[in-house]
Amino acid sequence: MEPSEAWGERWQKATSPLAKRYMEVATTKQSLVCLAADRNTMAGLFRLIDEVGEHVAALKTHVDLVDDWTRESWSEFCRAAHEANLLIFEDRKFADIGKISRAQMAGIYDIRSWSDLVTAHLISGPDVVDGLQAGWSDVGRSGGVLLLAQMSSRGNLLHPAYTEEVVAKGAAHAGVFGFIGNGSRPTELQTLRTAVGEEKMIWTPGVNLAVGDGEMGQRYGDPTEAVVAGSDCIIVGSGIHKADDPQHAAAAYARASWDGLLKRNG
Ligand code: S5P
Repeated sequence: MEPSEAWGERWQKATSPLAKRYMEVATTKQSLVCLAADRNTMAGLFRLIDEVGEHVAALKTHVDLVDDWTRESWSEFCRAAHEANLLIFEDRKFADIGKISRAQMAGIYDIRSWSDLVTAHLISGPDVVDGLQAGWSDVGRSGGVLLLAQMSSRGNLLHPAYTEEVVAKGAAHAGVFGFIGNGSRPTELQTLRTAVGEEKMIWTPGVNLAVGDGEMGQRYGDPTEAVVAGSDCIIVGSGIHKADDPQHAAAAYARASWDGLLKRNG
């Protein structure tokens, strides 16, 4: 199937080359899954890519939770991700003023040099996006920002009026790749999709084949329902990396997400 056929309006309206690249990879792999690779050893991370790379379309990292991180092992890991045809998404949740966010793209982890996407809160105002974009420009690269418009954790403070402002500001900004939405609540997600329109992506954590409450306030909804409600990518962590058979689990999430896309457009 061609990406234009699978994605319909989202493909036609997308202006970001990164979004097109993601949709192409997702179509090839028949998977709208972003793996949240929340393991704390480099060996565990490498094993994960080996096991599930073919079933996922993007890789989300938390670079600062790895115990035995080294610059060399991380470069090697990013190389493995590229070989598996994965966009690399550092979930740093930047939130500071523009110039500090720019500086935080450098530092020991040098996120600007290997990330294609990063997350940010818009709480400090829109300059955070320009700061992050300047960070990529500083090393001659480009990337996209995913703004947190909703969250999956219970009791979060991203209320509807806040979401609306994030979407209004983000939708108009070329540096914004899309939004993080709450995958655990399809009706909230539908509202978000209506506000966002067709051009930008919505990626959603808070999905698990075992629907219900997760650890420490996490909430989970059904992956297929999230996609039908307007999610373009389901972000799955423990559902895959804590499964007895991660490869089998990743294939099941891929199937659930792809079914959702076919249903949405069918
Ligand atoms: O609202 C959010 C936003 C994010 S990016 N809720 C989340 O859970 N996340 C991230 O998604 C979180 O940092 C974690 O890496 C992943 C969810 O992991 P899981 O194990 O609960 O599937």
